[in-house]
Amino acid sequence: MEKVYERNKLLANFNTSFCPGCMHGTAVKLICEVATELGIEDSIVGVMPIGCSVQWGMFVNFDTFGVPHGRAAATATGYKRNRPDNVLVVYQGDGDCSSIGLCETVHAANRGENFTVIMINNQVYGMTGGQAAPTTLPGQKTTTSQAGKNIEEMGNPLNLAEMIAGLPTPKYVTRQTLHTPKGVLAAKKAIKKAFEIQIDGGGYSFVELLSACPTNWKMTPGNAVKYMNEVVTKQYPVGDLKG
Ligand SMILES: Cc1ncc(C[n+]2csc(CCOP(=O)(O)OP(=O)(O)O)c2C)c(N)n1
Ligand code: SF4
Repeated sequence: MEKVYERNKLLANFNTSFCPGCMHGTAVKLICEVATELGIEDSIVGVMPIGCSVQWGMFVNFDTFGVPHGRAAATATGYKRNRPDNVLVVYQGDGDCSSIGLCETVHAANRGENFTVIMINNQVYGMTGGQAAPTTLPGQKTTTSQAGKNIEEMGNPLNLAEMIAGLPTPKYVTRQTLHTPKGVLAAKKAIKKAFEIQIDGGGYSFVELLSACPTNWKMTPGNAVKYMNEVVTKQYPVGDLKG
């Protein structure tokens, strides 16, 4: 029988521990598939941040290293400058990347460091129980905005990809989504483009991926997809912003 699909060899041969309906697993699979297609299985290295995102390092068969909360871009800078031949993937949640790590994120982008940041935007702090993040939507109920996020008190949602695209140095900035098959294909294309830029020494690339956290949104996976379609993508439009 003709084999039409097989599990990517860079993916660990066991199930992930992400919750049902979580889209972190899809993102990890895409990174592995792109690495195989680009033939960088031996040179890809990942940064494991703090958050549910940290788990990605456990599910891939290539080297990853852990960093303190928010310090991913700073640590990645040191690593990549010393190991320029590695393709470095800085995988971060929106809390890690756009709150505690905002300073590091912006300065690494502004310096044009030659690595790729993949930010999973699920609009909450997933691992710690669903507190509001800078990305939380107006009116969104979280454990720290139980009546719904009041933007006068807590600020507007931070559209980080647009902010980074406004800097002169980044080569490629895009926002894609993981909640539809079409979105997943586009996300894969975006990851591939980002890695190609890095391999060519082209500089900084930022790929924001919209994702769901059904557990903390207190929704079924199906309703989370519907919510992404009807609400999340309105605040966070999908598409290339630069490059
Ligand atoms: C210095 C520091 N502050 C706070 C924490 C607690 N903490 C652990 S994970 C996390 C939030 C992670 O959320 P996010 O980056 O959005 O990732 P997700 O879990 O949604 O993937 C926080 C605040 C910590 N570990 N270290
Ligand atoms: S808590 Fe949310 S982000 Fe974390 S694994 Fe579960 S669904 Fe995913």
